[in-house]
Amino acid sequence: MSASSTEQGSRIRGTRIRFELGCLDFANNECPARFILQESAFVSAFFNFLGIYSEASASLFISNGHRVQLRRSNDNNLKPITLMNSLIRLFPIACIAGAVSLTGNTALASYIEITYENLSEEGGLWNTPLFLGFHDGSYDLFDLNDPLSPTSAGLEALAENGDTSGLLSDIAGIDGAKSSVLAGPGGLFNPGSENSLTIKLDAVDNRYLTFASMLLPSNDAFIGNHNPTAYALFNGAGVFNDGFVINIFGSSVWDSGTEVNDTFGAPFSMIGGMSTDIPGGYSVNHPGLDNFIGTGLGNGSTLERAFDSDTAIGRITARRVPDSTAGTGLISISLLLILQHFARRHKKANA
Ligand SMILES: [Ca+2]
Ligand SMILES: [Ca+2]
Repeated sequence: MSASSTEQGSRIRGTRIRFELGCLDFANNECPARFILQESAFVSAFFNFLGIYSEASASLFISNGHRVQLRRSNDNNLKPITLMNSLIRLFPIACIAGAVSLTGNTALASYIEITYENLSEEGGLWNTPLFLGFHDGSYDLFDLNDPLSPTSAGLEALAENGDTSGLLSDIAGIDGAKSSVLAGPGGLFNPGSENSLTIKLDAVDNRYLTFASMLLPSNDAFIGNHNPTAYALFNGAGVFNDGFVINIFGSSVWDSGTEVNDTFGAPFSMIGGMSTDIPGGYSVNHPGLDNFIGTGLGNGSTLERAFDSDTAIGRITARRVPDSTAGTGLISISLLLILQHFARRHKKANA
């Protein structure tokens, strides 16, 4: 391949499509035009439309006979694969499908819908809005039963008051990590309620999920994972783990160890009083919230049941969804026009 090339770029609704012309290699009877579809919501949407969950780049080669071929970028040793001879109109789909099939393990972005359900029975425990952190495995929310690992200020604020701001700030310091807060239908998650959100995630930077939510009423009871790599949304090859689910039972309700469990000063409780802090406390299995049963809640109702170790507390599920915010037709039309332009130009040059 010669080194000469021209490069043009186009940005369509946030998608950067870069294509390079030139590098003519007449010895091999090829007129390469390399397309690089860079990571974007728009491309993701098109892949979703095709039922393909991947992003990649590929090289297009139009030979003198107008054979359209795709070749993995940055690998000129690969034998080009002829996808079609003259069906240029089908190129947009072939290009993307070929790019995906040829590139294999690529860093990918996906739209993931996260749902939280409060599984408490009526009269049971409530949840504060769920903190959601998506990271590469390096965000460790807390350690369990470790006196040498006191509960962080961010987690203390969540466990005692449902305040997610500290955790959001903590995870913001991790490269590539994302976070969100999933509130209940009315702000809090009442027993039996659920809510969802959709977030765009990178399969590597956001491979793992960490969550946290306070249980109400309590002094400092919460749910959350202390093993940062316990819940992988994607596998090592960047493929979303279908059927992702986290079932949370009473055995996984924690006490942040930062406040005495005397019911005083507990949010959402009508008991009132002043809470008592425990400086330097660390997280442990929660001993139970039976001391709140029969007491009033902030909404005027009464807590009728708390939890045992096998009580269903909540469930988190995740599933892939198409990007509904981006169209799929424009990119197809655009690639078709680009291809036809190249084909005509090449035909003229060889006439
Ligand atoms: Ca830990
Ligand atoms: Ca406590």
